[in-house]
Amino acid sequence: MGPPPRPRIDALNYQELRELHDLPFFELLSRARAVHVEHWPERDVQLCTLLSVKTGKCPEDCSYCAQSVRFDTPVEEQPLMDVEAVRQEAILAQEKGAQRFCMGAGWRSPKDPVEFEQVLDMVREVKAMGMEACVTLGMLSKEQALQLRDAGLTAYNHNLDTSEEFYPEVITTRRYEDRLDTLRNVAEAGVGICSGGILGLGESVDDRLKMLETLGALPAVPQSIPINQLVPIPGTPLAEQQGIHPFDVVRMIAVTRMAFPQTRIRLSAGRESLSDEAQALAFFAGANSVFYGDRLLTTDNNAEDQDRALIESLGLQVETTVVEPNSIQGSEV
Ligand code: SAM
Ligand code: DTB
Ligand code: SF4
Repeated sequence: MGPPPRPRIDALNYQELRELHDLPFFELLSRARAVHVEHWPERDVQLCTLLSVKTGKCPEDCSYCAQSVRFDTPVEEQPLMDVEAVRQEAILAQEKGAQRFCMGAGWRSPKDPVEFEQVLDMVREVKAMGMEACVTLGMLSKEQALQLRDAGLTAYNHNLDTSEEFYPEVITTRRYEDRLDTLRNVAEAGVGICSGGILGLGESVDDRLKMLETLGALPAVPQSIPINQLVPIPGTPLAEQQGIHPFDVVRMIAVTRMAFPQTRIRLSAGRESLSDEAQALAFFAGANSVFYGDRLLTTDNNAEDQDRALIESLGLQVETTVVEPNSIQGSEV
């Protein structure tokens, strides 16, 4: 194994992010669009399908989550799925056009070695089908990250969710530093980082931008950044939280695109609350991936036929092969 990856020297700091964020809306959008077109095939949208492979009874107290054992939520608990059942779901997703398969488990961290081995098999099966494979299993040791790398994992999803300052308002059963430790383990194992946040938890714009600053200071540039909007879950402390304005979602996507030109930006949970027009702006601003399929982990997602119709009406196209940003392919001089 080589030396651990180093932090970026060109990452934007909070002040620089704030200046971009506060630009007049159209100026921000056109600058983000220019960065996007320079680095990515401009019509491509990657479809990712999510599957909850183990649902509910999670000991953590994340105040947005349907799976926490501490809240009385309308969730159907499910133990770890069989590898074959997961493979069948991945086949269905691929047939429908998904190119990445993301598997989530309601765990604080993978504890049982037999179950972890089962997840490694799921990763191997998905990779064997030629899809990108992503898992989100909670906190990870270095050894577990290495095992996931050896199974061929494309990226590990572990969201920072918000700023370090706001984090204790949302989750008290772990520290921000625990999140960062896992992301360092993932980076050092050579697995791609998928890490982003949730908008609409009651945070300030500063919290959102500080989260981006922290993502930029990680030892490896994230391979993908999911931008979720809170999906309010009945029974959780955030059940009655007001949604945020779609322009704020678009602004966040645009700033993320400018700060991370080569990172895939996923317009993630909460897309159901966005109109077609707002989604179009988000794609324009640099989002180039969505969760596709009728379900997220425990909640509904946009209908598949509506997503296909939207992509077609905008003259966008579903990515069919694994695409890297242009500069990685060497086409940028
Ligand atoms: N238990 C693991 C963990 O927390 O890292 C993995 C599963 S967890 C459900 C994955 C991510 O989904 C969370 O980090 C959070 O960002 C997002 N998420 C969970 N519930 C959400 C909700 N109601 N609305 C938006 N995003 C949510
Ligand atoms: C991410 O950033 N969003 C996904 C995925 N990573 C695992 C999860 C969204 C969950 C939305 C609420 C639910 O369905 O429970
Ligand atoms: Fe558990 Fe993850 Fe939900 Fe937090 S977000 S309660 S760790 S499943």
